[in-house]
Amino acid sequence: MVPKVDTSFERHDLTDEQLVALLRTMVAHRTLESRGFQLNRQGKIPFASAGEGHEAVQAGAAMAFRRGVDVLVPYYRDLGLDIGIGVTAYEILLSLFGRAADHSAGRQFPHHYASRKLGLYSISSVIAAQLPHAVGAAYAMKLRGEERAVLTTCGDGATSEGEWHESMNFAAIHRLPVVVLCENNEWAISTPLSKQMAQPDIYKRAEGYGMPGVLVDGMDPVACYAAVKTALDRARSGGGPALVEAKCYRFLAHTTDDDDRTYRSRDEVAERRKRDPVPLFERTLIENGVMTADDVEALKRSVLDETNEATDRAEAMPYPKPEDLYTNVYSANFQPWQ
Ligand SMILES: Cc1ncc(C[n+]2csc(CCOP(=O)(O)OP(=O)(O)O)c2C)c(N)n1
Ligand SMILES: [Mg+2]
Repeated sequence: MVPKVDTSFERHDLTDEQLVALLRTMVAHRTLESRGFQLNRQGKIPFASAGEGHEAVQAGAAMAFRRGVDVLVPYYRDLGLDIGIGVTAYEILLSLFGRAADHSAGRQFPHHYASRKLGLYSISSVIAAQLPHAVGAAYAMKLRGEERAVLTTCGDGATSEGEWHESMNFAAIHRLPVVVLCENNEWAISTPLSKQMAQPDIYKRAEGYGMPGVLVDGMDPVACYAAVKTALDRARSGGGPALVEAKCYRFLAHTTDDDDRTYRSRDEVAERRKRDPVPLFERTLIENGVMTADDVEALKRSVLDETNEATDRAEAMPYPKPEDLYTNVYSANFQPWQ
């Protein structure tokens, strides 16, 4: 029995086409992540991460990002953001399979994308290490007088790191064009929010640094779009940095290597599932006349077909050659083993 939830919505300035595109990004995110779990359990790939519950915030933020202008400095759980700004299913599967045709020639950790063309910085697994990079990029934009902004993201746990505080402080002092989007999913692997901070509202910290802090429902993609767009527009036009906190939830284990049954109850997860953003947004679009139920089914089918095709194509590609191990790692002619 599906619980009754509120599906009324404010569309802001989004057209029907853009609303459908938001749903497509969310469905693609979920489909590709579940493909990662399937491939891992089949023994075909070593690792995949899990962003179920983060689809709305990431699809919304990706729509606010200006392609070809802004820079995205994401963290490892941002597959939906990467898809939303243009990373393809095939590129994602090449990364998961660790094939030679992957951006990093199969050397990076899975789900760690980079694309100069898309303005996507290389992802670091080191928690909060992306913040100083994002702030540095924003500083360069400001020095050059460019009308661009940096969108960077992090989890709730990342806000306990020194690099996070130093970056927030530096961004505020220099009024840098950077938006810090915190995807608060209430857990940092097995550490609950209550053991991470004594007051649970991350957006309130912004005031202490001297920048605006905004709270948004991370299960509502349109609200997330609007909040991130307002902050990015403001940053691009010289208004300085902002912190946006999107409250969401991580429905699955931290990664394929984690078993969340050891640290949180099934009741808690089931309770949060009642506001699963994917079926919720599907129903919102149907009940508000943007799509029919058949349209939604056709969209899901087409995403699945694309994912299946990309899976087969990536799996058929060769692994990197052993003799290429040091290519693009050391400068030419340097042979570390000699
Ligand atoms: C500096 C550092 N410390 C610890 C880790 C191990 N680690 C990986 S993910 C993670 C939890 C981060 O939680 P959060 O920032 O809330 O992001 P989430 O994974 O929940 O999206 C930790 C502690 C790490 N990668 N880097
Ligand atoms: Mg977290």
